[in-house]
Amino acid sequence: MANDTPKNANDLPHSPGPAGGWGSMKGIASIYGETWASPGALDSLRRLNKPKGVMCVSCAWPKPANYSAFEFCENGAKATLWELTKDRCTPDFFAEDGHTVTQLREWSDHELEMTGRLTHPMRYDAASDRYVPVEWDEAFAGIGATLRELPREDVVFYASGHAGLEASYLYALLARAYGNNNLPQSSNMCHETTSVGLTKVIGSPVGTVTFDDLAETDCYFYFGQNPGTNSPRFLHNLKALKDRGGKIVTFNPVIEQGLVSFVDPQNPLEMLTGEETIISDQYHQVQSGGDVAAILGLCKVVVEADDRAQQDGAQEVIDHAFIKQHTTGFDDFIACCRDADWADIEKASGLTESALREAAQVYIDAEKVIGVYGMGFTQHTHGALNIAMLVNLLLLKGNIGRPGTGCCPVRGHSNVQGQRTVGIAEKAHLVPMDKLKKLFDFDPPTKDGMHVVDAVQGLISGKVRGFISLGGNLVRAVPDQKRMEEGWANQDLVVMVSTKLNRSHLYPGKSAYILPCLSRSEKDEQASGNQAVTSEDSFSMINGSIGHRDPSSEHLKSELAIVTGIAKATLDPHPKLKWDEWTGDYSLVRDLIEATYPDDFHDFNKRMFQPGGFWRGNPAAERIWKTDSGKAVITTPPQLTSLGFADKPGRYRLLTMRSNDQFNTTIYGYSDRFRGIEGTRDVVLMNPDDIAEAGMSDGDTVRLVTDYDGDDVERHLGGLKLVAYKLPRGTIASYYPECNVLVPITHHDEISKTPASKSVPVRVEAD
Ligand SMILES: Nc1nc2c(c(=O)[nH]1)N[C@H]1C(S)=C(S)[C@@H](COP(=O)(O)OP(=O)(O)OC[C@H]3O[C@@H](n4cnc5c(=O)[nH]c(N)nc54)[C@H](O)[C@@H]3O)O[C@H]1N2
Ligand SMILES: Nc1nc2c(c(=O)[nH]1)N[C@H]1C(S)=C(S)[C@@H](COP(=O)(O)OP(=O)(O)OC[C@H]3O[C@@H](n4cnc5c(=O)[nH]c(N)nc54)[C@H](O)[C@@H]3O)O[C@H]1N2
Ligand SMILES: [Mo]
Repeated sequence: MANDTPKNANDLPHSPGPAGGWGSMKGIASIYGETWASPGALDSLRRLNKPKGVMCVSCAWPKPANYSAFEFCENGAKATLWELTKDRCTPDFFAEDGHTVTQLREWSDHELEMTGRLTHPMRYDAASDRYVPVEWDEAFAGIGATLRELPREDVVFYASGHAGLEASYLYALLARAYGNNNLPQSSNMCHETTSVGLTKVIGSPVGTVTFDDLAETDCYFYFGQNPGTNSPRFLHNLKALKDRGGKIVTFNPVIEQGLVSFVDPQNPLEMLTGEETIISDQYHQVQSGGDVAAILGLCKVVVEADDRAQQDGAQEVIDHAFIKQHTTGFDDFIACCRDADWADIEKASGLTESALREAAQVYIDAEKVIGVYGMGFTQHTHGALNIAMLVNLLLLKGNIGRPGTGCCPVRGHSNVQGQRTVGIAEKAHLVPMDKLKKLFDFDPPTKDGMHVVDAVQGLISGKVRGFISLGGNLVRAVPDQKRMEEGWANQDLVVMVSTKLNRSHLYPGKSAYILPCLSRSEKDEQASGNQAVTSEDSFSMINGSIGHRDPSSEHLKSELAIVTGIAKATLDPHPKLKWDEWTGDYSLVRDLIEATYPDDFHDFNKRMFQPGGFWRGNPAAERIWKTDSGKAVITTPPQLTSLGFADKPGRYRLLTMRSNDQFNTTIYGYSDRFRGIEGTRDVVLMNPDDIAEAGMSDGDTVRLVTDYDGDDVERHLGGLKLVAYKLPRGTIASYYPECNVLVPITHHDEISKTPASKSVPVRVEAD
């Protein structure tokens, strides 16, 4: 249970060795070997995340201004090498025996992507059930003709967070000029909870910290994010904090290696001696969905300590001057903390009072605290409340908007945050429509568009008839995958802008196109020369990126050129929509972004190569709260017993997890070395006492059956091997995306609709 903190890698049940170290080097080498990365790939790695280099295509972790020789991590290298493979998925591949679309559905996600980079635009031919090559002009004309016929509101423009700000801005413009705000994005399944939840309480849809805060802080409270796998460069900052004597307190149902210990692969001495840094001072295995209760417990201790200090005339613990000047809701919340019952907190969090007291003491003693979180926080029915509770904790001691403090949501795709910034948003009020009207002389639609959840429901019901996808693999990434496949295949038009073959290509509608694009490390030659693109990271820093490699195929187009190609074929000519001019020179698009968002993007073209990027700014970081009340909101939670998950005998909380050997639906391989699971992803991790109580044994083959009160749909996944694992009782774990067949589409965060993929109600049955 709580707080038997693993002291190093060898304390774990499976002794994986520390994060980083030689294991990470081997991880890179295995991909390098497996993908037969093309010549010069190592040169590409050296350019990653440096000024005038290539911004990594993996996660959104920021790039430091004073970079080191190798400014990439194991997973950034893997993602880069994966794109630079020598293998090609050509028209010949689709023509081969056994490669009809129906037959390809039998392939695994790993096998599909291992076919290599897509080389030609392809069109689905229903008669042969195959993709066949098509000329670009013909593809655009076919897409445009169908889009013109379809009712405007029945078409969706989805974006996964890869494409740069320039292509993304024009993509949003295309949707609006077409006539809808149906611009859902991968963040709808990810940090939408942050966009909505954090805005509600501090008036900012994004985190408030920068590298300067990381360098100054003395403590992290770390919830539901797995840096060893998902943002490995963060490990260097965590280690730096430990080297200067700071503290890290972690809450996570799974003991994640990166939060236990780390050997810096860029430090030769550490590599040779294997000297590891212990990351978490305390590791609390909260049960899945138990963070609201855990944080309530922490706040209760802080309030008690402050009461005591006041009685004794000692120095206050809570920053009352800050609370008075900057917040609302304090009195109700501390009343709630005082009333909260430890028995309820223990039950709902799965942690003991003494463990929470120990954690709270670290918070009380620390002068500057940063709260970090990821999907373990956002993907719950009460995800926004998780965030509000963390903000409560931070606000009690003025830990937002002061150097070395703040709220640090760790974002996913490399430009997921930036795409939202420049207009890929289904909510009309988030976009300066008046500016668009002025700049482009048309009336942008004012009605809200579809969120990913709305789009999936629209696909299942038959309302959605056309789908454009700028990156991503939505069929595989969303809940209710089985029903989604059927809906997807009923559409009039599916257009996928992709680098690799994936499952979403294999359920073509009446017409379907795969449009292959350049990856970020490849040269993007247009009329005015090789083009740079920009992206925004988790700290709201904007960076330019220049591709330097020859494209994987001469037939590839840039994402921007594909967007403008579709736009020209779909929309009537309009003097203000200068698609060709913009394609010829992306700096003109940056001028448009600047004109639309002048505060954030002034001097965009001049500042884009500033080392470390330029900061877009964030009022909340300066204690300017853009909330309804103009203050930061302290939120009083409802009764703990009424939170989200209805426990029942035999019902478990399934958390869907990522391995170190995948990037979302891209499966690099079958080695989850940090968790000691090799050779398969078809597993369920379960507490040994739960296994015994269920009358099962380690190694049994089981199936998971969704046990959801919200509808009667049958959902199950079989053929899974039970693995006894150190998890809190009642919480089980298995892999995303395989488990998406089990997640009901209506099982999502109450206010942001982010699918609650970290607490899916399931039963475990013998298979
Ligand atoms: N290599 C690699 N890098 C990636 C990705 C990838 O797939 N592979 N994906 C990218 C994307 S799009 C994203 S969004 C990020 C995702 O990065 P993360 O936010 O780290 O996402 P996950 O790995 O899904 O889960 C995070 C952690 O939450 C924990 N957790 C689950 N439930 C709970 C809970 O109820 N409470 C608490 N406190 N913890 C919980 C899990 O055990 C896990 O350690 O990473 C990005 N980077
Ligand atoms: N159960 C469960 N479901 C989840 C999650 C979970 O934790 N659990 N996590 C959710 C999260 S956080 C996210 S972000 C979503 C991810 O959902 P998506 O963003 O839709 O999926 P990805 O797997 O990132 O997309 C992979 C595909 O993108 C294409 N691609 C790769 N690079 C590029 C590029 O540079 N340009 C273009 N145009 N295409 C490219 C390739 O063809 C590749 O096959 O999944 C969500 N679904
Ligand atoms: Mo994500």
